[in-house]
Amino acid sequence: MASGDSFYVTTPIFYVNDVPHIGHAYAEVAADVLARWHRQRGTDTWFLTGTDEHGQKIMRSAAANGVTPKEWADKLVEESWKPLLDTLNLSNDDFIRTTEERHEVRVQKFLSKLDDAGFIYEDEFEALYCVGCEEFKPESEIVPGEGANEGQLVCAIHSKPMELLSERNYFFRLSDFQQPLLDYYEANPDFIQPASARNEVVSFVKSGLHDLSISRTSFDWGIKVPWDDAHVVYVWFDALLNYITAIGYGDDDGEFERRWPAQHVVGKDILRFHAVIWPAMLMAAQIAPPKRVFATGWLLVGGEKMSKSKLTGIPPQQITDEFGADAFRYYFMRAIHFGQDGSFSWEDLSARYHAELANGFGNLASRVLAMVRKYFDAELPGGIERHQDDERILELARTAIANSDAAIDRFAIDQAIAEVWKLVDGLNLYITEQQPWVLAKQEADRGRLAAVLDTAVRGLGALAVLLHPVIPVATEKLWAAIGAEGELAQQRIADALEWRSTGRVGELDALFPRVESAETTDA
Ligand code: ME8
Repeated sequence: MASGDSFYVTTPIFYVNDVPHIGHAYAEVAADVLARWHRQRGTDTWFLTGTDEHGQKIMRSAAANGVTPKEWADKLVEESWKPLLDTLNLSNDDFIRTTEERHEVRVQKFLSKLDDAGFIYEDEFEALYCVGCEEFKPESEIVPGEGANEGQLVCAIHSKPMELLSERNYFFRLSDFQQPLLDYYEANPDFIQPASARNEVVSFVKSGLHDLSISRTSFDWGIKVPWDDAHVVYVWFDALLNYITAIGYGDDDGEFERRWPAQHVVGKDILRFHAVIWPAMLMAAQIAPPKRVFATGWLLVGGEKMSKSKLTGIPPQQITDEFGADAFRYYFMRAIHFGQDGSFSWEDLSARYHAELANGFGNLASRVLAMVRKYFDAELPGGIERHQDDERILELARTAIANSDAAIDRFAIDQAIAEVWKLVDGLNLYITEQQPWVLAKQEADRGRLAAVLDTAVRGLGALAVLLHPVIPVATEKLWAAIGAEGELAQQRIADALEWRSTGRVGELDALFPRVESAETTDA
């Protein structure tokens, strides 16, 4: 998909029943890298994240902690979820909480619109519910329990007993949208990505859709159904709407039209909500479906999906405290093929940190700048003449720019970084081959020495621009040290090689100092 006039990217909004772990952080960082990259393309960009605060899951966590659901949500948002934004260096433009008035009134407005259009009806309902998923589960996702749950039916994802619910509910006529959805998938082959996710959704929809229960009466922690306040809106129906309520759905200031449709980054566990229910809701309200729903894989720890309930959750801060936010961002974006499951281990993180960030990138930058200071007193002469070898480096940089930019169009973040890294490796090889320290020995080679170091510094500037969306802190330091003009975040991806120099380089401390990690040495 080519870059359009605007780019609106979202993360899932996270349940505040508990604190964040690195699985949540992964989705946040991915959306952040995409947003930063698009801003550096010059695209009108908006990045939304937030928290999902209604439903039984939150109600029960609050009760277990002896506070009201709102008190619980406020505490978790202020103490854990908002601080995560700083921990990870996120550049979100907005943060929505589903308990905010702006959200609640627009959810009611949307629901009334669907009701007026005849897409809502009332009926008796009985089904098995999983509070962990906040979902009535289809038979195929209910399995016999093991261990303490032997003899009971449990949710295949949460391994917790299902609860039988029997109520009068309002329903959304989801089944009306089977054919319109299939038509939409066909007309928009890139709507659901990756391809494996798309195939799964298409066959699910082909197998038939049931109408969706969208209200509850057995508890009251939720948004009231506007025409019947004995009911609260089903938490998923409420949550999905955040993507439009946050940008002013129903207002006439043009903001909504400017941003919508969005591109959603979601975990594969919640793909169906986003690729089936959500576009159907929008179609019913005569709003365009999202541009793309991209399903990420799961982070696995010791072969299991990381989760709080299974005690495999690692707080992001445990990693950033030791390695820094840049390393966290780089590692997860580089090491995991975006869209597939990936295993986390401290050993792998530490190995990549030292080999790729510290040695590959950081050392390259410090060595080159140290040579400019040593051999040219920090100021490279102008009017240099480049050799074929130098031109090859510039060509490599141009290729890295084009290929990484194309990879980002496909949301192939890991591939985009791999493309940029070809320039890191190419520059390292170039320095090894050109041996500037040997050129420095002969006065006759002075021109050649200047050309090599100038070419290397030019390449470093391109790296700063291209890697800024991924490692914003280290690239800022590099940007200052190479003596570049202007703000780094304002530099365009396409012009990464054409940055303007003041002509003077500065000092550069190690961008990625060695880390003796307690986790890796104890392991
Ligand atoms: O589902 N690996 O919220 P949630 C990778 N509130 N990603 C993971 C992960 C793991 N081990 N664990 C969680 C909800 N995630 C709803 C969403 S949206 C309108 C409502 C990520 O707090 C993944 O992106 O359970 C998943 O979809 C998201 O966290 C949901 O977290």
